[in-house]
Amino acid sequence: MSTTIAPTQEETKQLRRVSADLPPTPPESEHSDNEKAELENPSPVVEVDIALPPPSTPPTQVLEPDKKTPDSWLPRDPRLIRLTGVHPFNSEAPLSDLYSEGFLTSPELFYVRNHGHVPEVKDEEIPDWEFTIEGMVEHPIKLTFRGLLEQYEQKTYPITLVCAGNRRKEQNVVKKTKGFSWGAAGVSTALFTGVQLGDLLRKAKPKRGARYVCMEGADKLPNGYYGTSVKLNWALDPNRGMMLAHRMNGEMLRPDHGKPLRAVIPGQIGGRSVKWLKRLIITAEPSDNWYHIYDNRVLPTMISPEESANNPKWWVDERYAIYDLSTNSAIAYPAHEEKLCLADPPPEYRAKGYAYGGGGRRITRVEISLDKGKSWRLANIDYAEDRYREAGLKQLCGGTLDMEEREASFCWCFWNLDLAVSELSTVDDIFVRAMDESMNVQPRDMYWSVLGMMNNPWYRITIAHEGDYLRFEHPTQPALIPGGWMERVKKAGGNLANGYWGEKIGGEETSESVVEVAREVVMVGEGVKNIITIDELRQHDKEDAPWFVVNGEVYDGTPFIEGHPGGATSIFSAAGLDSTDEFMAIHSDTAKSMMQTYHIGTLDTASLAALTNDDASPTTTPTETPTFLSPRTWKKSLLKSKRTISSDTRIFTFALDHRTQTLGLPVGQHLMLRLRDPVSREAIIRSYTPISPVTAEGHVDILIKVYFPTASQQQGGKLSLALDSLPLGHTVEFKGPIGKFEYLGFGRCAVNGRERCVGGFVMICAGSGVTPIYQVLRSVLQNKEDATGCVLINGNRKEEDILCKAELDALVLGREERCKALYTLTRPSAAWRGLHGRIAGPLLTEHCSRDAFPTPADAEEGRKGGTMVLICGPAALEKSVKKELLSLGWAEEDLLFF
Ligand SMILES: Nc1nc2c(c(=O)[nH]1)N[C@H]1C(S)=C(S)[C@@H](COP(=O)(O)O)O[C@H]1N2
Ligand SMILES: [Mo]
Repeated sequence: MSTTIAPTQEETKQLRRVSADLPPTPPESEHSDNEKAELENPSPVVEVDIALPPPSTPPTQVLEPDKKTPDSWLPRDPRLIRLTGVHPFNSEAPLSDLYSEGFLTSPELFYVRNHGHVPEVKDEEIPDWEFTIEGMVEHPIKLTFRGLLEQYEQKTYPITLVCAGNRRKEQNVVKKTKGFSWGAAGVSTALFTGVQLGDLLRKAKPKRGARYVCMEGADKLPNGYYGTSVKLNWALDPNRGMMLAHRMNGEMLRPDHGKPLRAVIPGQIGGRSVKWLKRLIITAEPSDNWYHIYDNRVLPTMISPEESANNPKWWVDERYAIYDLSTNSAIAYPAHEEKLCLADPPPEYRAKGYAYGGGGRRITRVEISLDKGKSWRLANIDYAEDRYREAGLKQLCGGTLDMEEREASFCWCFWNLDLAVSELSTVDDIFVRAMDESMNVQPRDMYWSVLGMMNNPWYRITIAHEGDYLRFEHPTQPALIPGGWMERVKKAGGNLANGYWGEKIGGEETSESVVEVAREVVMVGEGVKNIITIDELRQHDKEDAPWFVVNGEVYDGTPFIEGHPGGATSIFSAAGLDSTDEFMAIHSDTAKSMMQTYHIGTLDTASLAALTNDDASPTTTPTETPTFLSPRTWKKSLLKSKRTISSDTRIFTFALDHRTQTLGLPVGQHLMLRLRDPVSREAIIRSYTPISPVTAEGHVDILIKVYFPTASQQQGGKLSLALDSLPLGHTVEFKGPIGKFEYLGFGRCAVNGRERCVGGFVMICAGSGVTPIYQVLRSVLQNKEDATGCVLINGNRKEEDILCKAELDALVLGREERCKALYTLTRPSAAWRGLHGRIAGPLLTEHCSRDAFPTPADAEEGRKGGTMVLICGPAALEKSVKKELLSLGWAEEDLLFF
């Protein structure tokens, strides 16, 4: 390739300054004729034909999806496939495009792995970009970008970066990991120019006992700046090739790749190559950065997501941290869904792909099998990296290329092999595997682990024989893109983990695929044919006539404001918006079928796209506001701690935006919690009432009962299980408040905005239904001046099932004249002193009299009176309690179901 590198004016100036200090280029070739003959591509010219970067066109357009994210200033290449929704930006090129770029990848197609937003650094700020070398050093250094260019020798080397998650989609198809789905293009190569890390460290003089180099970027994330570490002795070893780079393929680093300065750690997983580098800290211990601990590890295969979340010891064990890459390879051609016509075919088909080793170990063979691994044949290997070695001492991209003495192989190689088409038309698959110089060969079987990293089993593509054509299928497609033989085999009931790619092994029964047929509830009105535009919808975003969208259909909530069991506020907060996720998550089939009545039309396609895109910006920046919750937007919150209360209950503590912020939840109301499945991106939403007081500052505590899978409920509780496997420091989202009831104090209540005064409450709850009850009870009892009376009836199975018993007892202690707390158990132990049996007729008759507190009739004008019953528990309990109370003479309006 013959592209010239065109540096900017500023760069040219820097380049001249730098090259002035460089030694002259030596004679062109120092290779003997013999050596030259061994070159894989013997060339008639003396100059070695090194691969120069492919043509590059820097993107100039900010892409539509990015416009609503913190990266809205950053143009990107539309060919990149987004792997994690819209933001942060994680992406890979289509595999064929990546391969076609050749040995070097253009910066716009180079894979991107960003944990958060991209720090914006303007060109004019670059010379003054500061970074430090600190910690256990004799001479701490603070250096500017300009200083780095002027005072240090610049080198240029080709280096391949690979994300540890490369090929993770295959793991996710076998069994979901906690990571998003990379295809096989989470790997790219560039010429990096910069300073050897060892040169800088030697200037700073590490002290005795120093063993690690910690690195920190400028991207501030939920758990601090991105950071990690490598061993100090590696960093000092020139053979390891670690560098601080500022150029990629001769041009300034692009923002996604660390502009203006990044670490490049060759031979190791991409996660160690910190971008937007600000600090190097020399330490005696590995990095304690959150991202060093909870990312880039291969935990033992038997550690489940839940176990890994409940037991932090798995994460801090350095043995499971990944440094060197593992041996890996993939097939680029045949491409996925490529077809080969057998009518008058060429005699041979050239299969092609890439391979790489870890830790600078060279790939010494690549093997192809057409018979499921019974026999193998050798593929040709092209190590373009070698031509840089052979080029001798050379000026390249503003740095010196001097790889002659470097033995390590830090780049991918390409392989190819001609296969007879006559043979291809008789076989079912093509496999590739690579081996490195330490004879590390790719395994046949996958090593599944909780983060799904370092996936490297034999790469297999299948061949479908379809009449005159052969059709090839790759194992998977990246992100949520369907396709690939793995999904197909799994759907057909094959067990992908059977050591035989899910195919039947001699006579084995295929397991019946259990497909749950979900009953679809009809939510559209018959004959409703209106097409509604986004503008019309947005005109109805107010309280007088709220319209909202579910599954692309528009509903008018006006007639339902009064009677909505979830309260009027939740309708108002959905007005003018798409609330599909929330609606579907928290409504019963009965509620869904009622929607027919309120259906007024269908949103047109363009409007729907615009609307759902609206919702696609999941990032909220922390606010300075005194309260946290927002009724119309999801707000991010970080999991700070988790306490295990019993085998199936936990208290999760989430951080609010700042230390003195309160949640902003009225007493008696609830919030919605949203978690995304990392693989399917499916939103899981449930509503909860926190157990921390609504006045708590800086945090919110939520008690959650984990529903583990059982024989009858094989799925278990989706949200509770997902939350239980969330490591500390991960985020969830909250939205709210929702609910129709609010306790205002001194017996004053608001029900759907209408105020009433009560003399007391009867509070009936069971299991985790205690949480909203507890919130109200605490508000009543903790106010000494509030004379409102309470009777609490709390039903459970066993004594240890009573949630928050200690807290409830402490609350009631000394306030017995205002509150009577009754507990009833269906399976009490012999020592149990409380009530026995379910919350049913006899118990309610005895303890739930309408005369417990003065009735409105007894009350004097303007004084409070009357009793209200607050009920929260499983649906069956709520139903039976309602029936009993009505038959005991209670009025429907005195009963409130949370
Ligand atoms: N500061 C910072 N550095 C970072 C990351 C990041 O999110 N922030 N991601 C890491 C990971 S996991 C990988 S694989 C590489 C990806 O580099 P690239 O985006 O230039 O391909 O950057 C690493 N360095
Ligand atoms: Mo990565």
